[in-house]
Amino acid sequence: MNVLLKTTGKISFIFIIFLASALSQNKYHSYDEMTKAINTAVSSHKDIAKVKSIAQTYQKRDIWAITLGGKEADSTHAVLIVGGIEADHLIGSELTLHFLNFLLDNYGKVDSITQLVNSTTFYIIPRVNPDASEAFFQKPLYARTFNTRAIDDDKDGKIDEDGYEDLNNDGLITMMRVKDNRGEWIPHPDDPRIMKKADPSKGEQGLYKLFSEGIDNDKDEQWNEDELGGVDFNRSFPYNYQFFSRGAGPHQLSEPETHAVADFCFAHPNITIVFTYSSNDNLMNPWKKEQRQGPPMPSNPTFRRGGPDEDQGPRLINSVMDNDEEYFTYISKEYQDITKLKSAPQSTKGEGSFNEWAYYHYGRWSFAANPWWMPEVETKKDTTSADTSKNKKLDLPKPPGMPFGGPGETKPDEYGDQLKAVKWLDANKISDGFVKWTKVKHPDFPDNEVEVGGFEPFVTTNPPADSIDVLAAKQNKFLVWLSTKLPKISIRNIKVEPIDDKVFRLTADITNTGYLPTNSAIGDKVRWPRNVKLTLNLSKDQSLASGKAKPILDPIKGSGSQQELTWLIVSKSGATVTLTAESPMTGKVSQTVTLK
Ligand SMILES: [Ca+2]
Ligand SMILES: [Ca+2]
Ligand SMILES: [Ca+2]
Ligand SMILES: [Ca+2]
Repeated sequence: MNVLLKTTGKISFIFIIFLASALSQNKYHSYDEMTKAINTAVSSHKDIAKVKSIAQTYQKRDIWAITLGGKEADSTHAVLIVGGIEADHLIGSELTLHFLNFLLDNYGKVDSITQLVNSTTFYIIPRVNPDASEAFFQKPLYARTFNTRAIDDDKDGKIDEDGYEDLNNDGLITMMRVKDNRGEWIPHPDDPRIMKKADPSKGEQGLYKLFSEGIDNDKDEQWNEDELGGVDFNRSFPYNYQFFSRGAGPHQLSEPETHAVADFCFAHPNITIVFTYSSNDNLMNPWKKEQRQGPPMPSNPTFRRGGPDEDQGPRLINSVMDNDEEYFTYISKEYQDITKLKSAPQSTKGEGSFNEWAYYHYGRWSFAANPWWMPEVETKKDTTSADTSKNKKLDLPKPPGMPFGGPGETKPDEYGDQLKAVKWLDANKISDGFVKWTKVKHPDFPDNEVEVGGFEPFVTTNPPADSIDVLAAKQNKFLVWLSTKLPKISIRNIKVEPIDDKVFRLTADITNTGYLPTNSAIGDKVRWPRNVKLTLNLSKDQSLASGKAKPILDPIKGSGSQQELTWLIVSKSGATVTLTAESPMTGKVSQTVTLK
């Protein structure tokens, strides 16, 4: 059976102290189980939660979106939490469910959570690619990332013609090695379970060809090059989209599921933070400002949207904006303090990824967390948390039968992570995390020795089920902290000065008492997120001698920063005016002022 569905009974004793949900939810949910779990949770908290389907997959599964909030849900500022955008990252999907249950269980019981839910809307989309995630619960097991759209991956005129086969009948799709002195691969000298590319400069001579497990069904001398599907949703969003690349689909947002997620975002302008569970992490590896690329902005300032004072650099924005960088740095530091995670794998730049789109195009604060990676075995201490030395991303070798990349590309000289992974499996006595190389008969290689073996699917990216509660407690704690950092405005220091008996000077500060600015620098630039709009409501017999009645304010930094505004109002003495400040991301505040 799938090793991840079992519990090892070793891991759950240390961290279950903080704010854990009442019941353990240590399991991976299939689509049907997840649907049931969501409906059960929501139907027992109808006052604050509702669920709807935002799209259906090709295989008629629903993409569920849960709204959670107090009486003013949808009109307060919001956090969007997304799981399963990478279909084989089941752990992320599970953690969104944990957070949902955590908020529901504590609402009305823990004051800080009740207040948070009453003042902030949470949108949760637990599993964006259920058709592909379902592979986790099916046989033969393989780490599927594509949805079910029929695509000719190798452009040979045939669609989905060469998928995997379970040659050793163990219910798993792993790797196969074929003894062949023209092959480039050898067993690693440090651990012969791991295959490495022979390095001729070290006198190493290739002994094997290496493929993913299966048969060349269409006899084109490529193995498993055109599996079922499809589109990888974390390659399908418009920012840094790679046309014609494997998994990217026919065009950006070509799939009902991804299109629905983008539509959901634009239909909810109150979304201020987008939080994604993804290997495309930027909380352990915070985004850094980089040199911009591309042609410069036009030299004639009249062609520039923002006029001459907008930044003058090259047009392409390929890294975090200057004024946003410090917030990513600070929040990632807090994430590491709260979760106690260390030594994460390096994160690569996305290519059509959801979380980068959420920042660069949608213009929101976008944070992505990879909650688990295989730790390095150093001592006999706690093995549930991250290791203590710097890892590289754990990549499996690129099987030569998969010419376009596919599960596990790696640089040929980097095998340290795989060596660590087998050590970790050994230390935790997870004997079936790695399939021992065993001989099989293979119709494509009747004269060669062929063996099947390698890491079990999912085992390097998803933790054993009995560590989910522990991981959830850490992530929930951070998510609550993060959700209290949204911008929040108030009107302060209102002053009325009579100039004469008919003219009054009104002065007021619009103050941001939250942590995050009222808009990010990227948000101000892409202009989807709205800045704070101020409205000075006058009656018919009042007029403005100076100042705007409906100014749009530039972003106001947080932690009590303010913007002062002044008006000269022609009015009867003793009459009133009303001042309103609002944006979907900050909420709405009003003050009525008497002029005298
Ligand atoms: Ca083919
Ligand atoms: Ca094909
Ligand atoms: Ca197998
Ligand atoms: Ca083939």
